[in-house]
Amino acid sequence: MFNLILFGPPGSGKGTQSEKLTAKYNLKHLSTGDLLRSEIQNKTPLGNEAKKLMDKGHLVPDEVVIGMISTALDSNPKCDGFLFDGFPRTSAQAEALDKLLDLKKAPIAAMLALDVSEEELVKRLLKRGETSGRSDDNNDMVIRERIEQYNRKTAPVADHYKEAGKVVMVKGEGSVDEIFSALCKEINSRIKTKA
Ligand code: B4P
Repeated sequence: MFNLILFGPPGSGKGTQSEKLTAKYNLKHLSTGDLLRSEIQNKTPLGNEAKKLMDKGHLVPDEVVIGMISTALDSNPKCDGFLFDGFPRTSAQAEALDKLLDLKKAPIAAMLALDVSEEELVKRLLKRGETSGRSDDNNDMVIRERIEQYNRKTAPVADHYKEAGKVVMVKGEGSVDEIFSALCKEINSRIKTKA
């Protein structure tokens, strides 16, 4: 099993690149943002609570997203590996993920971290907000709050993986295909090392 984390601030291209990476490497895509939006769309109690936080640009409580990821791991026992997108976003989530993957004897192979300037992030998210219908994308203040939450709570998660030499920084500005090629190069070198 080959497990990867795609890391980066809101709007850095995680969702965009995940689609291409999961198709190429036959990985199961686990996006906590997508899982939460599906709960919101289905108007579940969890979704209704999550929406209040997401609309303000805040993170959803750790126990909620950890529970969702745990269920998703158990539901896919036979896949070749997982691509985690938007998870872990806090140190508590990273520790919980380690424990869940320890049980499967399938640790994280690498954390691929997309590096994008704040100016570009805001531009991309406001542009997506024009068409996506996502209420967290069409308000400059909410976007700035999401970036602030990322800097304060999520960016330090990289240190958790840095100690194990698993963090790889990739330039997240340029065309989608250029960034995809850079990510594939890093993944291929790790698959070779493993083989
Ligand atoms: P997410 O769904 O993870 O979404 P995101 O951070 O906004 O960015 P995403 O990765 O999807 O966007 P992308 O960069 O691909 O989170 C949403 C919310 O859910 C969070 O704020 C939080 O409230 C909650 N949540 C999720 N996970 C959680 C967790 N683990 N714990 C607690 N709360 C959690 O794309 C952005 C735009 O850029 C797109 O329009 C795309 O087309 C464009 N783009 C991509 N690549 C580009 C490029 N190279 N050039 C130009 N534009 C590009």
